[in-house]
Amino acid sequence: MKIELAELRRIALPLVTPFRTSFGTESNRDILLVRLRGTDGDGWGECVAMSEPLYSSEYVDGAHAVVRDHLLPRLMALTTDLTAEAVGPAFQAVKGHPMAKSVVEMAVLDLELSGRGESFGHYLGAVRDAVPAGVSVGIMGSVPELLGAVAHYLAQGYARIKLKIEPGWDLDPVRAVRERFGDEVALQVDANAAYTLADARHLAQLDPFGLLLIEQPLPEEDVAGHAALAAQIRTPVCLDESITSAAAAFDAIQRGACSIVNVKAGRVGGYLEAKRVHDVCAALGVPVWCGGMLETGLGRAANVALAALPNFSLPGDTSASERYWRHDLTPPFVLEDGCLRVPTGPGLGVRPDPDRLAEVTVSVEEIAWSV
Ligand code: SMG
Ligand code: MG
Repeated sequence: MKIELAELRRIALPLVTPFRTSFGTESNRDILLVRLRGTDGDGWGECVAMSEPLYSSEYVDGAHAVVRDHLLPRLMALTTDLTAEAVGPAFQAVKGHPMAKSVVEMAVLDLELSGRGESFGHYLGAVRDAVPAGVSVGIMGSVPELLGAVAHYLAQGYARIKLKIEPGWDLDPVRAVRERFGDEVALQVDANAAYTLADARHLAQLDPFGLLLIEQPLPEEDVAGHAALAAQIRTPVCLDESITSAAAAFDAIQRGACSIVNVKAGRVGGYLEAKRVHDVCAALGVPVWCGGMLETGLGRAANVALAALPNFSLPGDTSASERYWRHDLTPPFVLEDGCLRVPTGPGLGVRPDPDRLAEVTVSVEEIAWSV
């Protein structure tokens, strides 16, 4: 596999509706795409870093600089064959920056797999051809507004609802959704680290609502706090931000900090590490599900392939394209009986539409591949 050029492309995509979480509101995604132009094809990667370092310490301008100045040069310096397997070790000396590492690995993997006609799903070990889709519902201005949004998603056939919560927007919205839509709805909540252990008794008031899980109630670093909280509430604790690697997953599970894990490739440095998180959790009997970072069809294709692995036993934040975008970059992912189909074509199995890509492109930086 010979690479001629790396392209760092920034695109601007407006969300169909602003998405509010406990840490902020996303209305327009500023996304870094990495395209590796090889002698006989392209590899695409999508970076999940947001504009500001609010979900985690990474942000898109920072990731862009890290990819350009610290990661691509390490790949160019490799004397062995450039494969996705070689990417992690090549980046090992660079501390942190998993989202920057992940986008590069994704592009290499897409290029490698496209070259031999293998799909992401086949490579990762997918055992399903479609995956159940959940939807993450942001914090809203009022409970009636929230109920309208949930009604809309349930009518579309989503397999589970996740409500974003924060202090002041937790018990009432959950109670209202249960009262209106019943106990059968698969329902979970995500706090994005908005609480402290002092809120344990308050969070225990969610117990009667039969939630699937509460995601990341406490700060990223507070594994001990999550273990203490898990002992005080009946709702299963799921970790997102805290799970930065397969080793972190092992540690958190052994310490009793979580009984379910959210897997995001960008958060753990790539799809290969994401698979290792899946494997560690499977070995410990802990179910996982696939998180989302408001991806375009490129990132979604990879996520849906990952979500088809055997231990992904809960619906993911892998919603249909129209939940995010009026026009996706790729042919849209659509809900079919509450599921998204796993792409089967070579590599990601999807390509950006050239016209759409041109429309949304803000800047392109080309880096010649010097070996
Ligand atoms: O892609 O549907 C999606 C978003 C899912 O809630 C979601 N993601 O903490 O899990 C999470 C958040 C992080 C991104 S919020 C901008
Ligand atoms: Mg989360």
